[in-house]
Amino acid sequence: MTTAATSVSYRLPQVRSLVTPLPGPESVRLAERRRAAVAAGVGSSVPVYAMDADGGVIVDVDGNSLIDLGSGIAVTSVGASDPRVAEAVAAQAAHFTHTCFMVTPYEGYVTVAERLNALTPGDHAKRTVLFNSGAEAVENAVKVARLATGRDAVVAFDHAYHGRTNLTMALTAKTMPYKKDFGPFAPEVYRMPMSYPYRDAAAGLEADGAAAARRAIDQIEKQIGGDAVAAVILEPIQGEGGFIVPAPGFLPALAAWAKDNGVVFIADEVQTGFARTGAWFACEDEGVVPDIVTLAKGIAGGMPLSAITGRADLLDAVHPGGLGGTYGGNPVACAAALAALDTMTELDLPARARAIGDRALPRLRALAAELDVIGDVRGRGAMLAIELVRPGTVEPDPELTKDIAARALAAGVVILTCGTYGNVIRLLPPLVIGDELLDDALTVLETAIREAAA
Ligand code: PLZ
Repeated sequence: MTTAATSVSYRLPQVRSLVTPLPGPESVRLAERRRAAVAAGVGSSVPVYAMDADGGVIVDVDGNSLIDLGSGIAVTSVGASDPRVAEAVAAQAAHFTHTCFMVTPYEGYVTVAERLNALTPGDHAKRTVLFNSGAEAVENAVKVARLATGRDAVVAFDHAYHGRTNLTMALTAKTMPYKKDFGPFAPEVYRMPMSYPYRDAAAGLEADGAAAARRAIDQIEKQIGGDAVAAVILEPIQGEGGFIVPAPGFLPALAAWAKDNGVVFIADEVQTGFARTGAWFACEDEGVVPDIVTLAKGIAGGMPLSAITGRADLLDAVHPGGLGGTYGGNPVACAAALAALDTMTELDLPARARAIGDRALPRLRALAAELDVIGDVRGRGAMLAIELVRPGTVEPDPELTKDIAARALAAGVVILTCGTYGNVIRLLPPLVIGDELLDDALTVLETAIREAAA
């Protein structure tokens, strides 16, 4: 079978191979230096230090080759050292690393904007602004929505994650570790119930998308009033909150309500965007056309770049000089983005993401049928999740979840967890991972779950 990934030539052997227990001695030494130098508030999911990474593997400083099912949190979709990206970065850096687009502009920024305007959902006139991080994109989407509407209120949802800056902490739902003791938070942020089919059904609520949207819209209208809302911001599939896929109909109903009420509908596609869910953007699955999309992570093959792309009338409403930042749309990051977009297109990574889902989901579902600790299996494309519960209940089991991730790591597979209740295993492999490596990682995961559950 020819898959997109078979046409990838890898620099590093695509194998899982452990030469030391994890963490190995070099990682332990680095961890000691880190403790004395890096603030304790910065966490790391795994205690091994990276030396090299390519395709579906991360090689650590002790020479262990680990399978990467995290992509650095959905970033390295084209791999962590895509040759096209590496070459574009080097070539741009050899000319200029920075001039500041607000001082001496350059073509790469404009080309990225053109590409994003063409690629994002909807064929209306669009404009793009580039920034550095997902949080910065979200901040700026809200700035634009408030200015363009002359309104203050912003609606976010239960389980939402939008970042760690002050406004985006306010938009983010979960207190620990993101918000606790970091307040006071930005005002005029209102939180509404999300569509969470697994837990809605368990709570005896109508779980379909229309009913869930009605619950949210009723609350918006009672608590704020449609005419006071500047923006509704929503992840089409929630990321950090637990890979929650809203019931079909939820997104379109909210987008339609926003349109009827002059509210800017912001799709936060920072985690779902750029082929991850099997379409270029997750909103496309239900034909939803957001007014503004926030983009980051997968956009630039690992280089820090983010964007807002949206309706020209909204973005052009802002006075000249109202949007920007020293590094926004850095030329090296723009060169990386153009190269990453070429790789995504040439390898047809949306199709590859669907193939990954088709390969993994049946195995995860079969395991769920066998084990009563698996409450739910969900996701789309290469954004997949397993929600773990105490047997026979819907009570979250974060300890089991941690245990599974630790067992998988010990066997050489990097697996991330997420979720409001910390009880979700999430799979975010690089989209260029080969089938054999993916199969091996899934076998490791299955074993880890079986052993942890026993
Ligand atoms: N919006 C939907 O997923 C980042 C955060 C990890 P930044 N998610 C990973 C952590 O613990 O900090 C994210 C996201 C969505 C916004 C963001 C924020 O993107 O690039 O991390 O600022």
